[in-house]
Amino acid sequence: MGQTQCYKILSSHLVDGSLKAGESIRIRIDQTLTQDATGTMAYLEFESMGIDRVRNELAVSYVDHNTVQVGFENADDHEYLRTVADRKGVIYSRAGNGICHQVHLERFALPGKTLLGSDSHTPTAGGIGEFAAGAGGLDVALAMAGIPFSLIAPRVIGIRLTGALRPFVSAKDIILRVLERFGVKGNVNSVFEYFGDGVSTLSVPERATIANMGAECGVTASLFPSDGNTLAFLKAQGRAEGFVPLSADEDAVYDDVFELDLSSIEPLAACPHSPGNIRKVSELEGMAVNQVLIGSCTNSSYMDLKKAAAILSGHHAAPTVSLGVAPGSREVLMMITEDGTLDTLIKAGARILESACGFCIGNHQSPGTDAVSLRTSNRNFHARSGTASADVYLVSPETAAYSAITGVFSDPRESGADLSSVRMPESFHVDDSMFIMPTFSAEVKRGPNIGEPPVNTPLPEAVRGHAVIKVGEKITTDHIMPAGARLKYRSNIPHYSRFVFESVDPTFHDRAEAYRDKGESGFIIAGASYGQGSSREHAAICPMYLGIRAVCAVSIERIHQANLCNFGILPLLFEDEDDYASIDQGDELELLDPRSSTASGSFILRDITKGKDIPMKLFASEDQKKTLLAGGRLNEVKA
Ligand code: MIC
Ligand code: SF4
Repeated sequence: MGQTQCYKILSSHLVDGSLKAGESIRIRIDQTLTQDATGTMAYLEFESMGIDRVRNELAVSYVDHNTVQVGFENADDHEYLRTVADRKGVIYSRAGNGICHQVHLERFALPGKTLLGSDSHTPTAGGIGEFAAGAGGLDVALAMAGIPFSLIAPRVIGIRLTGALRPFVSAKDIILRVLERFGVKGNVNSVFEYFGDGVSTLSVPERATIANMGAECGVTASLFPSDGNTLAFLKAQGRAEGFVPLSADEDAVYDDVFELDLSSIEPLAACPHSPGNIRKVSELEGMAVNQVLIGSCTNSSYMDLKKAAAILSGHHAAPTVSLGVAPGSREVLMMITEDGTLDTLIKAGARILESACGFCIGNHQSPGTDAVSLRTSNRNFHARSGTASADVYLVSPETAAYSAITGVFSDPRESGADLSSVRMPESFHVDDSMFIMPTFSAEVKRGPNIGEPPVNTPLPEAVRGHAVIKVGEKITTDHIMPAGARLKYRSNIPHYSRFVFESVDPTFHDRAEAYRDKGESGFIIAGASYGQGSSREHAAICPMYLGIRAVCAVSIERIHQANLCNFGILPLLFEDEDDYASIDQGDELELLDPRSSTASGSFILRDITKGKDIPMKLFASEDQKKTLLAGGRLNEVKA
């Protein structure tokens, strides 16, 4: 039986375990990436392991998230990251060089390799045929230490692309169509593998857009074949030597196949407040728009900006619309500067934003009260923009650009623009001067906001306390640990933990702290798909710091589940989903025999308030059970 592309890469990197969907495996990680918002903690963790230098093939530290620098904290973090990278053998990508996923695709991603990144959109590199997954900072720190990465061998869902996109329909619309089909929950431990005739109609940056937002479906990775277009992209980046052809065998068997005729897709939008809430742009036409933002790791490539500029050319943003453009990388910025695209954008009234995450993570450009914001980014979770009353719609650069001109939601097929001259360049403007190569000599500098990563205690004999909070379904890690204005506290856990669940229940922190200080173990009760979205391990570390010992949920997303285990919080699932309804916030709860239950995987959660015993199952691999008993991965590594 033929192999999928995914299993070809996994088998060439397999360290142990059997390559069967659902089994625990460990794979060798070739490349790692970190970004500054998760990176400080990852390098603090790496340092605490006492290892002198990174042991994987390539490690890159990007600075792209916290570049706003209000106060000293961000700049101090950058300096820590620069010096620790130099010391430990990591390439440092300076602020201004661009968004990690865009830059990694341009300069380092390679077909057939494995990449682990402390950011949930690391799968972007799947557009070039790399097996790329997001993880918590600690897992990436372990990969830098040369320790194999544990994962569940995924189900491989084949997505057969046929036909070609019609004009003004773009890669973003393809992934929005995929999101419409698969939704944002229920795809844990799966990989999307694209194949079929339609693949050859898509360039690497377009494939990367699609792979990027597979993260919104919750899949571990997304993969495209490595073919002639991959070679052309690598050549244009001056990296042709890294090319290897790669695809699934003709007779590869997928766990499921989704047939997608590209010519049947029309412009789509993800409506508030979920990337899975898809509607046709034609159904939204006429709705007033206040803000249009083009950029983010999903749609900030040279071609994306060229297409947007072709539509904007000769026009001006409507007076009611604030138009912002953030080129994904310095390379993109230099290219649009040289070929006049930047001039077109400026003439159209665009506010040129830094090549960084910026608006996407609510760092700036928060929309006004009740505003409608059209963005080419990948997440429109409630309040992520920084404005709780705003409605954020995720669209293609084409839809964004045309709507900026008209001032209302508009279908780009009606723009009458000419996109025929927009072509992939034969060579990109390569300039690696914003990468700093390690010299192993710097003195590591730590600003006053940078603290030690906290460690948990081993799992105690008794776990008793209260349901500190009960939340509904699809709680994202943005709900658990806000970014935006709070982002600068990522290196200071005691302070950052003041904001746990801020947008859901601002009283959570005080309650959790009071229970913790009485010596109790806290419980979080949650519905389906708890921990969607970002890889931020702070969504586990900060609750841990506040005494949380168990999350009892209907289901938990992959990266967050791993982060919980890494920091000694028990991820427990209801055996009978209906039991979720019976627990109320404030109930007194106890886990019977937590240590032996961890070993067996079956728990009884006693709701003392209700006088009810609730069967729960531990959502953890055999390795993770050991981690949970030890009270987290750092305890294990240091032991
Ligand atoms: C995001 O898009 O939510 C982020 C910010 O890039 C996060 C990482 C973080 O929280 O630092 C992610 O996607 O993992
Ligand atoms: Fe940055 Fe947004 Fe991409 Fe996250 S999703 S890496 S915040 S651009």
